[in-house]
Amino acid sequence: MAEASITFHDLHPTADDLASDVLAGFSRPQKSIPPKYFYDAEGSRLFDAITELPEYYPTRTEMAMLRKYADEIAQKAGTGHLLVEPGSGSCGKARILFEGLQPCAYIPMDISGDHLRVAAEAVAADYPWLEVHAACTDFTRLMTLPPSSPEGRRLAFFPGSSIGNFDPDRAVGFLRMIAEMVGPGGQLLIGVDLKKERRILEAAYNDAQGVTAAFNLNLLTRINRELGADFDLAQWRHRAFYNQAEGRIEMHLVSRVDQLVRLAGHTFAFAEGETIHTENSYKYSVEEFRDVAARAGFTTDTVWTDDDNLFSLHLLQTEVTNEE
Ligand code: AVI
Repeated sequence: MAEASITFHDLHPTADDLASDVLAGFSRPQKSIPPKYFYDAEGSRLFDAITELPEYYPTRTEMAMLRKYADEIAQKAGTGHLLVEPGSGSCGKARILFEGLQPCAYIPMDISGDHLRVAAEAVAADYPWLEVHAACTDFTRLMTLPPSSPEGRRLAFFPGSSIGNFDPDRAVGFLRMIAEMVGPGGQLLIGVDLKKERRILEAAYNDAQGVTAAFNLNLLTRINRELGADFDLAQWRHRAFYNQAEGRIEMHLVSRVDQLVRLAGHTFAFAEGETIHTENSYKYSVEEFRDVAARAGFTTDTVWTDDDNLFSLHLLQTEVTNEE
């Protein structure tokens, strides 16, 4: 039996600076906090709980599509690639593809080194035939592959509609980085949440159990703990709505009263009803996303959607150049 093969590479992601990001966000007319700060230990636990909620359809719909179309994806994409997954988390979705795609190596990338190591070791143990080269990096800034990665055609995998958390122009910029990383003739399989009825979209971000509200409010708990701020959580509430003109779900924290908050030597005044904008989650029609992909240099090979038209999977490729 083949030996599990794994290498771990710390590509030294630049540490996030919560204090300067929050101070910058609070100095704008619409106060905001970057959504990357949702994911401390408690936030990551709450996000996992969100993915299991009856109202939050994206995760289970995408998983079902990956299972249903795994063979077809392999037929279209081919086999034997270097499979690169930026933001791999627990690698659960990539596992669905391994048997069909038979990658020559799997390169999970994540900023959270501990989580990455555990997830990558579990993959290596469960798929002893697969070379795993884990890369601890901030893939939004740097998409360099570990030096030991084998040569080969590259297929990037970016599921979960995480692309929706970028503004469209930034999404194009991020996809360009992927296009450059996979190179000419390289491919990308990406999951994208579709535009749909407001009722379904808004329910997904306003679940009955209040898990999404807890996820949103946890940002304030984190800022209290890490920056010594004095947010009184009882004076804030969660709000999420679909902004149709922008084609996005917006999440906000709403101040219930006029109040002052002290944070890192500064005092911020919040009026009753004033909000802190915490996240955008853009939704795309198939055609709109095809356009975003084209702006980044990708052509669309195949698009799969589920029977209820909730979610889409796009297989994209970059042009093959004939350099002499
Ligand atoms: C991670 N991302 C794709 C999720 C989304 O749906 O935009 C984050 C999330 N926020 C609230 N619920 C889920």
